[in-house]
Amino acid sequence: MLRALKLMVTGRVADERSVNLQRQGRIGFYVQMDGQEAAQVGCGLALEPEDWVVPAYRELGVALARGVPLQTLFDQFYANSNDENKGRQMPTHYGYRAYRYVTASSPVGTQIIHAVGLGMAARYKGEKSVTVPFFGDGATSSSDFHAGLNFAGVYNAPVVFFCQNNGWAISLPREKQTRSKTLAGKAEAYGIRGVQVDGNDFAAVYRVVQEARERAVSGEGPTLVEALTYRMGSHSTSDDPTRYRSTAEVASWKQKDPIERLARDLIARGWITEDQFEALQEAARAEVQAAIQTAEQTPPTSPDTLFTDVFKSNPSYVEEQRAELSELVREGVVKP
Ligand SMILES: Cc1ncc(C[n+]2csc(CCOP(=O)(O)OP(=O)(O)O)c2C)c(N)n1
Ligand SMILES: [Mg+2]
Repeated sequence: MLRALKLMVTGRVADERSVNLQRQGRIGFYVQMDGQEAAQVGCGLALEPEDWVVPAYRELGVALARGVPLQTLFDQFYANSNDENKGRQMPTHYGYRAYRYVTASSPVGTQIIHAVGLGMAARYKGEKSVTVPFFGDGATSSSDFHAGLNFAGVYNAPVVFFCQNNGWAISLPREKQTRSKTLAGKAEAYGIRGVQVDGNDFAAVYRVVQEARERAVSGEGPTLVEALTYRMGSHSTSDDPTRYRSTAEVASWKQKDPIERLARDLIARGWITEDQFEALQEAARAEVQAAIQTAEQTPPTSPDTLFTDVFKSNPSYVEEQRAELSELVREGVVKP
């Protein structure tokens, strides 16, 4: 529980700082998870290292729970020369093989079928693992959601479908997304198990995912988990939510803050003190600040990496372009 609280607090600080960095023009783009910490850390911690995570684009809490270091993440946000993704992805669209964290999907829903394929592949290889695609309420209207869940049902794929119902798909509210009473209820049409859980309750999410994982690994079939939560921030740094939703709605969810909730619970149990909670937040701020500083001081990814990793040996026309770009960099026309 303490580990979860620390991850949730660290995630929130990293999230808030990242939005500010984008506003200051220090990174290009950002997608917040603000408000969804319990759903993400709860699910992330219930998984094992051998499991596969197939995220959408909002899963910082899952990445942290998988053990991806803050420094690795900020190096990616800055696309610096330590960025394992080599500056080839938008910030928050990262992927890390060592953590079995697949590169983020921007097209809504596509990761669901990728995940089912991954789950099937893992089973053919004899792995005792599950694959977990992350997606939102909006993605449950996609054709890939249908294809993925139907296939998983027919083949009993070892997959836990983790839907974060955060109430909105950019500006489209959940009520206009579907006439289904619940999103978990959609599982019935595919003959698989559906469970709705309070996504702002860390322990509840953890337990539900742990159980779904156990079932999937032991051949009892896939589960669709619907975690009820709320997106406190904007959809991304490119939109203004005050244009489409009321401040009263946001304020009512503020009362259900998942971090406050877990912290209050742990304080009431006597597992931590108010001072320790304060210190934990302070430590997270220092940790995040250090990662940002290091990321900012690291030189950018070399433009020359544009020409690597596609061909085993580059064709002549690619080599010509490579020479031309390096000339432009030398002349200062193109800045790395
Ligand atoms: C196929 C496709 N259609 C539209 C978009 C634009 N788009 C990006 S995110 C998004 C909303 C997704 O909502 P939801 O699935 O609820 O996830 P959330 O962003 O709330 O986490 C849309 C429409 C897209 N990226 N891909
Ligand atoms: Mg949503």
